[in-house]
Amino acid sequence: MSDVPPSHPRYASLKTREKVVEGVEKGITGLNGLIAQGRGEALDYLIGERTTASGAEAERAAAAMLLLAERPVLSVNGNAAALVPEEMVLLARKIDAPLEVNIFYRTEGRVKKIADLLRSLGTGKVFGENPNAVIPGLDHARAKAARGGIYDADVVFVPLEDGDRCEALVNMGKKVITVDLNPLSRTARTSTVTIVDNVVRALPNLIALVEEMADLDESELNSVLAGYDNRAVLRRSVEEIVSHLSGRFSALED
Ligand code: PTJ
Repeated sequence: MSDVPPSHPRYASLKTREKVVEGVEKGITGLNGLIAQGRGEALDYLIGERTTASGAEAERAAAAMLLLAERPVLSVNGNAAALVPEEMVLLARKIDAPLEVNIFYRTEGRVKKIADLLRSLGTGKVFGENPNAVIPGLDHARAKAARGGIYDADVVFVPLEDGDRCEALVNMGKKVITVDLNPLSRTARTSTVTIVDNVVRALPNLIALVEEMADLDESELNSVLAGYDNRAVLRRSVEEIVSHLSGRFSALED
C-alpha cells in the first residue's frame, strides 16, 4: 500500500484502487480490470460513494434469493478476487454455496491463481479450473462452465459481469444477481436482481443481510421477493444519481 494517510478525503477510494493494482501485480486481475475499476470509480462518485436506498433494496432481494436458492453458485472474476476475496468466501459459507472462477479474459494461469487464493482463504470446493460444460450462445472461452457449478445452478451471483454472459445465463433459465455500478449497462438491465453499489460495500451488506434473514421461513423470504421489481429499482437508482448531482451542483452555486 502507498503511504496515503487514512485522513485523506479519498482514502477509501484510493485503497480500493490499490487493491486492484495489487491484483494485477499478483496475476489475479487482468489489465482490463484496471479500466473497469476506473469506470467503477467514476460511477461510484456519481451515486455518492454510498449504498443508496435502491441499492439496499436490491441487496435485500438478493439475500432472499440466495437463501431460497436450491443450487446457488457464486462466480468470481479477477476484480472480485482483488477486492472482496474474503467476503466471497464468507458469503459462500453462509449460504452453503460453491464458488466458481469464471473470467471474461480467460487464461488458465489466472484461473488457477484465483482458485488458489480462494482455497487459501478456507473455501472447500472451487469450480472453474476444469470446465466440463458450455453455456449456450457464447464464444468458446467465455462459454466454459462447470457441471455442479454455474452450469447446474438455479441462482448465480456474478459481480461485475458482462452483458452477453448475463443474458446467456438468463436464457438458460437461471436467476442472475449482479453487482454493477452502472444502472444502464446491459448486465444491469438483463439481470434478475441488479445491485447498483460498489462491490466493496455490497458484499459486507449481503453478508449482514443473509445473517439477519437466516431465520426467515420460505414464505417470509418469498414475500421479500414478491414486491421486488428490478426495472423500477434501476429507474430509482438513476433518479438517485440525478438528485445527488443536483445537490452537488446547488452546493457549487451557494
Ligand atoms: O477477470 P475478468 O477477465 O473476468 O475481467 C473482469 C472485468 C471486470 C475486467 C470484465 O468483466 C470487464 O471488462 O467488465 P466490464 O465490461 O468493464 O464491466 C464491468 C462493470 O462493472 C462496469 O459497468 C463497471 O462500471 C462496473 N464496476 C467496476 N468496478 C466496480 C463495478 N461495479 C461494482 N463495484 C466495483 N468496484
